[in-house]
Amino acid sequence: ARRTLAHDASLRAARRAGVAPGVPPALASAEPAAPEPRRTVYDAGHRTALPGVRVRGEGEPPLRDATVNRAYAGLGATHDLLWSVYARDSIDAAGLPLNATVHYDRDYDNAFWNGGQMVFGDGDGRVFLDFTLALDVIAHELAHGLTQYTADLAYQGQSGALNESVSDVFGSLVKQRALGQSAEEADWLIGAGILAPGVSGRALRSLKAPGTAYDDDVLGRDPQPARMADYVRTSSDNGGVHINSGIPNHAFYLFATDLGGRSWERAGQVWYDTLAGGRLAADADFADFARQTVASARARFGRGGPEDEALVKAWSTVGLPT
Ligand code: ASN
Ligand code: ZN
Repeated sequence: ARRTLAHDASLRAARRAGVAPGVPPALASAEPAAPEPRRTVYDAGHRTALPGVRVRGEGEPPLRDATVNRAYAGLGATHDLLWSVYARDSIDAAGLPLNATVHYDRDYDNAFWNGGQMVFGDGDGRVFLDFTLALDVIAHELAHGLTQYTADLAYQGQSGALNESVSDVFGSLVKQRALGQSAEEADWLIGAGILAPGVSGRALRSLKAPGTAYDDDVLGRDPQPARMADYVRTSSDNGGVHINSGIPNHAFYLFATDLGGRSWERAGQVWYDTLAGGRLAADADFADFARQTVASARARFGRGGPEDEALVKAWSTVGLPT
């Protein structure tokens, strides 16, 4: 039976309030207040010492520096997805403070999670722009923290590509939800808006069409495969973690667009349940992950329902029979 989204939301609310689903609101105890994020943004001043100078804490007004404000808002949007949709309070499920440093180094063409905080470069202005310009990039980095506190997928080979893919999926979901976009309306790009004007490309990666995000003299051509037949065997990039992530990325895209509507609700819930459910090994390969997502979909939505069917079909399309 297809569950409505409203039904799911009321189940979650009931669980949070500690009452049986279906108990009328008047008899139920008041829902606890939503936990606030605990954000701090630091400025590295174009040096590499972390965290740098504290420039904006939780509840403090915006600065004149738009980079600081984008990082602050991006942490908020990610915290809000985790709490409002998956009932998780921050990346550790225990209200962990979220720290980010901006203006890291000079001409720094990347952003990263260092195990304890997010770090964003301003880009060199020729290939990349300020990495905080893309909400999905901010959420991608924070999702590395979510993975660290859950399945802790090893950053090498297929488990590493899953680690990368999970960050792209939640990065895209944060963006889609912030923009109020359905699966059919979303661009399914990661990092649209951070390629410098002269670069020939749309974004860093595409979940919809892996391998087509850019084709540029300096950057080269997007190397991502969309299916197992095109899996890239390489020793660079920790065994191609940013390359082969195209395969699980595309499976998620196929699943979410087959279901349609708000991707963070049913499709995102299945990915969240798989990541945080305690059954996914740190060295999981693509086939392990695919099977676990199907088990998660069946546990939450039932066997043989639209979620189960769409998911099995999506994995099969990318060459991973479950
Ligand atoms: N921006 C990259 C990422 O988050 C940094 C890295 O290679 N780890 O995946
Ligand atoms: Zn990453």
